[in-house]
Amino acid sequence: MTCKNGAENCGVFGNVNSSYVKFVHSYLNITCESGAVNVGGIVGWGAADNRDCPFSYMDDCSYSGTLTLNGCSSYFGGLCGFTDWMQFQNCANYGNIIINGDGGSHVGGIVAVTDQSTFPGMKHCLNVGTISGTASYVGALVGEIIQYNLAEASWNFWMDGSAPCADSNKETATFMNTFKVSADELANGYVCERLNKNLAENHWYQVAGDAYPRLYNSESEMGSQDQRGEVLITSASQLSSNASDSVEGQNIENLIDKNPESFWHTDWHGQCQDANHYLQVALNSVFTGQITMEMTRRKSGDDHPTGITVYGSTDGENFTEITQLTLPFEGQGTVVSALFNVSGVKYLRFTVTNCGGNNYGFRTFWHAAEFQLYGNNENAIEDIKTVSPVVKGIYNLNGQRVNKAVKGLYIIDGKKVMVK
Ligand SMILES: [Ca+2]
Repeated sequence: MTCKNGAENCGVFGNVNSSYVKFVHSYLNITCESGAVNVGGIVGWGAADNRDCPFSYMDDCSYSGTLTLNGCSSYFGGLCGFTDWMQFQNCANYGNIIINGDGGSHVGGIVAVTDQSTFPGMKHCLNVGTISGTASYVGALVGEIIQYNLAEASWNFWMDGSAPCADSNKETATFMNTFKVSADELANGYVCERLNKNLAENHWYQVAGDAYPRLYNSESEMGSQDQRGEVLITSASQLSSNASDSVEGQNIENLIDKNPESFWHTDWHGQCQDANHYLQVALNSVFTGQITMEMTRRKSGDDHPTGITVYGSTDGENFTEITQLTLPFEGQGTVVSALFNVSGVKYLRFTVTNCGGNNYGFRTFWHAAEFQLYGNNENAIEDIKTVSPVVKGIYNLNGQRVNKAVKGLYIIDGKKVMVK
């Protein structure tokens, strides 16, 4: 979705008033251009002015898309842009918010701003998505809380590094009952257990290997991350490199084992002559469409890729540049690249051109704990569109519908049938 100048109150729901928004999981990628106002991954503008229903509620909702702001000014949130009298409970932002240019006034992982009427509160919410770039009021949970007299707040968590703070009003930080947690605490179940604390039933779920809790109470309801697109790396045999380290690069399958502890490292023993260490992916089929790259960083201080040039090839021999990706480095965690378009490509090469870390700059070698690509293959969608719908009923060979097949050849429910 693209919101241009003049677009106001945009999301899955643009404008919500005295309403319940429940069980909505948005994977929308949203790009906002200058002049767009009040944009959220789920709700653009949430309020309540009906006396019989003095609050709006958002419960058990999540956002997993990418929200990109290009020179925007006001009110952008992972779940909700602007709100007045809306309460948030069991909500999660997993999506990344990228602020380009002059960053706008208010940006929040859950909600950008709670306006001058009373904010009725936030309970059991989580932000792990990264907000990168600058704006006047940036918060992992709320950009700015303006009034909060009635607010109820408990057990709200945000990942260290996902944003500069939980909410930009320092005086509300304690009141908001927010907790900054590490990637370790997210991965080891500590946060999941507390998100479920004092709830009548569990709303949050996590299995070993998950980097963070998810908003479902059983595995069958959990769905999959595949909704971000088709998982394009399904086997380690698709992965190769010019620079696997002789010691720590032997197990390239570590990149897709869903274990944040296991990693793959490019050559740091001086054996690779090529200064451009790449990871190559052989796609399962020729691909045309949009792709995003997701990388989970290893628990280590340095050599985390922040600049990657992507090359594509049809034959695995001749590569041409497709795009250059920039990834934030703000500690550990999972980072997602911007979407990029590829056309008729079978092989992709990810050449790391820059790294971030605590002590060193770019040293040619790099490492990652997990690496995955998600894609929306336009050809696959085309295939589905061209399948003819089955016409129910009984038709003769002239295409006329009949009540009953007597004798001869008929088309019954789309299949040719000989009736004897
Ligand atoms: Ca791994």
